[in-house]
Amino acid sequence: MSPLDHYGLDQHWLTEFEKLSQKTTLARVVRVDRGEFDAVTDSGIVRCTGTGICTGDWVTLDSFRLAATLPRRTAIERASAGSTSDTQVLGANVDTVVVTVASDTALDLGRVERYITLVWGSGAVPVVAITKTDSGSVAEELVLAAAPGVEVCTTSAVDGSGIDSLTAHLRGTVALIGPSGSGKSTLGNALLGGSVLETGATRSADGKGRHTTVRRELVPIPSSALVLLDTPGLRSVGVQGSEDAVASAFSDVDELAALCRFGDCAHEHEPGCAVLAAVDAGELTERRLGNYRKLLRENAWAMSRQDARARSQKLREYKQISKSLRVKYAIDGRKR
Ligand SMILES: Nc1nc2c(ncn2[C@@H]2O[C@H](COP(=O)(O)OP(=O)(O)OP(=O)(O)O)[C@@H](O)[C@H]2O)c(=O)[nH]1
Ligand SMILES: [Mg+2]
Ligand SMILES: [Zn+2]
Repeated sequence: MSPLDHYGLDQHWLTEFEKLSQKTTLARVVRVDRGEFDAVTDSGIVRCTGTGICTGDWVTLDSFRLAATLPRRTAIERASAGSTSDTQVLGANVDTVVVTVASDTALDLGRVERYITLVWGSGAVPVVAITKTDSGSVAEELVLAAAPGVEVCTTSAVDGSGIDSLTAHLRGTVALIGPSGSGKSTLGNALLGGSVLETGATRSADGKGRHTTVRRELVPIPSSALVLLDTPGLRSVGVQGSEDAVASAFSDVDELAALCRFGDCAHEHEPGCAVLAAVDAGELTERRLGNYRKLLRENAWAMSRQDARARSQKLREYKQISKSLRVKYAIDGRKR
């Protein structure tokens, strides 16, 4: 068996690889550093050079140099903080994303919704793991209402409860995402069946983590054919994937919206609005509706930033062309 088989190799990647030059080596990126990366190949893990890749990418190598990146099947992308429209890829070719929600800190439903939107936008399937159930509890019914259509598992890495039922919902490459201190690496170790990933105590004052995990790394789970991608805790999660991702994360609101009298109902104060009627009836919380609107606005803003960037790029190209034309005409003019 090739080491690649433990890192999620399937027919899809073999077919993609066959389309490319046969003089290269197929590999999967297991960890990225500045300008260099570790990749697993048929003959084990090798150190390579190259940029523009992300942990989880399938690539081809030419004597330890990046030759090509195979088209990503999924990509977890967050809008980076600040005024640029840059995005950061948190993981490539991930199939399942476990969103960790800690029982020992205050429940932040808005954050859960934000993470789930991010995951739907990536093309992967989200699963929520409520962690540390041995040392606290969260209102599971609130989490369920904030995550319609998403599997929610309660787990404890300390007493081992829920780990098997969580495993049953995982497939392929599994990324762990959530705030620092929410128990991602500890849960990862429980899935791995050993202390492989570094974990760290949270601050006693507020239960926040200390950003123990500092890099994204792929680790195979030998017993289950799953590949784990542990990630550093995120301080902020900007969404910008697509309206579709928001619609998936808020499928309940989306279904209600289809019942509004007006097709373009903004659910503000229109007559016959099914969304507002659900709020009045106590079936949908103001909070959830508010966050739905916020994520849609954020998404629209990010898209307009992207458009603006595309426009200024076009403008730069145009200026470049007209400049070289001016030079050409000046030269031609002199010739005349
Ligand atoms: N009681 C209890 N403590 C847990 C459990 N899971 C994690 N912890 C503790 O929570 C703290 C943070 O766990 P980590 O796994 O390091 O958290 P993380 O999400 O990986 O944090 P970052 O790497 O900083 O993003 C550690 O002290 C763990 O021992 C659990 O199921 N029960
Ligand atoms: Mg960690
Ligand atoms: Zn409406």
